[in-house]
Amino acid sequence: MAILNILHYPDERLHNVATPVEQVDDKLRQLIDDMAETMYAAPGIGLAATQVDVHKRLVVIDVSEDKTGLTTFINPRIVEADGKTTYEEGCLSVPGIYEEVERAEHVVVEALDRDGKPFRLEADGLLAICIQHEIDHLDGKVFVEKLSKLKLNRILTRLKKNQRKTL
Ligand code: GNR
Ligand code: NI
Repeated sequence: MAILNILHYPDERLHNVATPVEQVDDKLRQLIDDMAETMYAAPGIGLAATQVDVHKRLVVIDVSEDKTGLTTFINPRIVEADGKTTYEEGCLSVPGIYEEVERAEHVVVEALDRDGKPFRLEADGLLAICIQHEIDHLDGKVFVEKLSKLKLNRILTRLKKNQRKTL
């Protein structure tokens, strides 16, 4: 197992659109294990492969409080979305920034699991929000880009200041 490096916004590589996984094999399962370890260590409730500079359609999520809810989504697709909800989101690729984002309240997602077996999951609450946040990463989108230009510019300024402090 290994902890992977997480890209930080505004790294251009976060804008890559991930391509579908074609083979669910041991090499992919190694990456899944490393992504889960990286997510737990951060700590975070989700991680998209894009964030570790692997541009494949792969996500891990665990919204439980005791690490019992690890779910792997390979080639995830939202097949139904209803309702609206807002939540103060954060992102491991945008450290220290938390902003209200509007998303669908309820989603149905189809994906493959770590054995390559298709499954369908109905989600609401934090899980539904996290699934949408992660699929956005696979499409090259970061949550702060959903905000107004003014808010995004303020965030970019703040990120630059924080970076100066931690370098
Ligand atoms: O750890 C995370 N917390 C979180 C909180 C609210 C909405 C979305 C998230 S996902 C985030 C981890 C991350 O950046 N995943 O891409
Ligand atoms: Ni994120």
